[in-house]
Amino acid sequence: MASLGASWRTRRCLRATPLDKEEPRTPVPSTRMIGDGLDRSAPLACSQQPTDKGENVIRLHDNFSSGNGYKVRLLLAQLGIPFERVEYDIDEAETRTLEFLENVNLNGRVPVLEIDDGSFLPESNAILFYMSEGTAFIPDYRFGRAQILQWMFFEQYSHEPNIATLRFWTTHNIEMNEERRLSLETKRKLGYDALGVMEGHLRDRHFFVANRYSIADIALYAYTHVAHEGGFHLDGFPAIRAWLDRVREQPGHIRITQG
Ligand SMILES: N[C@@H](CCC(=O)N[C@@H](CS)C(=O)NCC(=O)O)C(=O)O
Repeated sequence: MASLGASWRTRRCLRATPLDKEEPRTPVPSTRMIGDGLDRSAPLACSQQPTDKGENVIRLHDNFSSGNGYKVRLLLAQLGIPFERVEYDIDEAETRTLEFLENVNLNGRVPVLEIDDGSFLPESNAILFYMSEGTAFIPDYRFGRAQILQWMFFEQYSHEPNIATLRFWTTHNIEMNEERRLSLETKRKLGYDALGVMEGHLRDRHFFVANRYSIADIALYAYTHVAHEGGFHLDGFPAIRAWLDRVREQPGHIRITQG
């Protein structure tokens, strides 16, 4: 892809921290992780230039309200990998500009991971899969990795289009036009169906895959723990509620309101 203009990039940077390539990408929470105490009212200036050590930064093109973006922020925090966050106002269609489409993601959406070699990787679950390779967040055996994909595809097909969409309509004050009004009840039913599948799976398990915390849990946690913001009630889903607590208790956990 074409390289981005320095002025464009600098304009949107909220924080810059060099990626220390020597740092092992293990699931050990880092005291240097980005997110804690970030004051969003005072964006920090940043540079797109390599650091004085000659290193490039890893960069997350993001929207702060996005659960898809949060998945990536959460994993990077738990891996202890510093990153730079580039915020886009999706209500102002900032991911639909020609510049964004040509340079970041032709699909006009965030999150997108900009890797330190200059490559761009859209799709939250693809980013989770990429960043977790070789870590404790993904099984090291073939069937386990396939099960991770199973739940991440489930999340994208059966969960996110219903639960996240209703949350988005509510929290972004999206006008309820005829089309949305007509699909509302279907989305509500399909969202509860997805929660039912999760409840059944978690009834006798602690986590989604191999009974240990993984990127499958991160992918599903992102929009489930804020499902109430879209009008979904979890009262009838005790196994999901217990799992949400377990996910929250994982080392290095950050909230969706943390950068
Ligand atoms: N399947 C994608 C969905 C990405 C997506 O829908 N992003 C939303 C924010 S959560 C967005 O960028 N919306 C802006 C737009 O569509 O213009 C993923 O998992 O990353």
